[in-house]
Amino acid sequence: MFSQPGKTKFQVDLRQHLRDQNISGNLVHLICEVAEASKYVINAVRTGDLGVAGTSNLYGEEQLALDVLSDRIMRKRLQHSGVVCNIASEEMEEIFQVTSNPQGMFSVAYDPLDGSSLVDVNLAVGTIVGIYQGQDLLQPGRKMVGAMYILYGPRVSLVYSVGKGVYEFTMNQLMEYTLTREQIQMKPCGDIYSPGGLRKKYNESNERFIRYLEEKGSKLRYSGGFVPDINQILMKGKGLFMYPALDGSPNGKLRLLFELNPMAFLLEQAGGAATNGEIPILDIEPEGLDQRCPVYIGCREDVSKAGEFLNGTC
Ligand code: FDP
Repeated sequence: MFSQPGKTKFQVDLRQHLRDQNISGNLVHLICEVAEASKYVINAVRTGDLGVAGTSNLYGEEQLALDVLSDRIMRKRLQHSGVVCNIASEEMEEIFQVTSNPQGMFSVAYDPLDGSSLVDVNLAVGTIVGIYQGQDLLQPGRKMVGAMYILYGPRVSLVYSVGKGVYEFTMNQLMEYTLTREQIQMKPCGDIYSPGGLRKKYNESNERFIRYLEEKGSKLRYSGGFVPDINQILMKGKGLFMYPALDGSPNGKLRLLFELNPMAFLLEQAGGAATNGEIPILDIEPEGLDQRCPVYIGCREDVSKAGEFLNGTC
């Protein structure tokens, strides 16, 4: 429903749009708090220190000052939102408990600055967020009540779903998010592919799948940032992103809770698919915060074709 008198549909601001979605006031508030936090993150990305922080995250990766700052911005905002009980971040070792009373509250898993190795070369990066009702963060992604990402590119855009389709908002000159696309839909198959990881470490099935994509005329489109790469596929409505198991890294690179679940939720909501090559990403039972898994995400038919190459039926 659209209810902002005197405004066209595409001048609608995020809060009003969310109020019209028939979701709880607490969820509206939470999404708006993330949107507010993103304004400080983009400011940090545009003007902040590009150096290292001198610390490492739970994966042993060196943290940038910007990783640490973005994490603090997000955490503080969520902590003081009044609607969040547990917080997990790719940059924190443990779950941060805000309150032990989960009544009417949400838990949030986020990656504050995904693609931070691209910051020093001034390419697009993003924030990824998954939202769960109550206090349990170690649940299959299908239990999420909402997912979103913010893309810090030449423009800043926010893409979200609360299970009622996928919407894109873009930041205007007043730093407000206004609606730019609604009910985003993926085509059944596409002609863009984004292959993560070192190709010489692919196994034979993944190598054959890549050759199949190339032979069918797919174009390589890979920025090295998960958020812009997924955003391209979602906004064009076509394509496939993969980060497969690699020789020496059987679980690939990307993280189930902080990266894959939110993106899988959004892509499924848009009529696409996301699997680990066997089962939907959203059906995986997480065993730990730091779980990684291989991923094939994008158009339904392309994702299912990947599965056929992996299980040997193709
Ligand atoms: P980064 O290491 O720069 O933070 O998961 C993180 C990520 O970037 C994703 O954004 C990106 O898709 C992937 O890693 C890129 O990895 P490769 O360089 O191995 O392809």
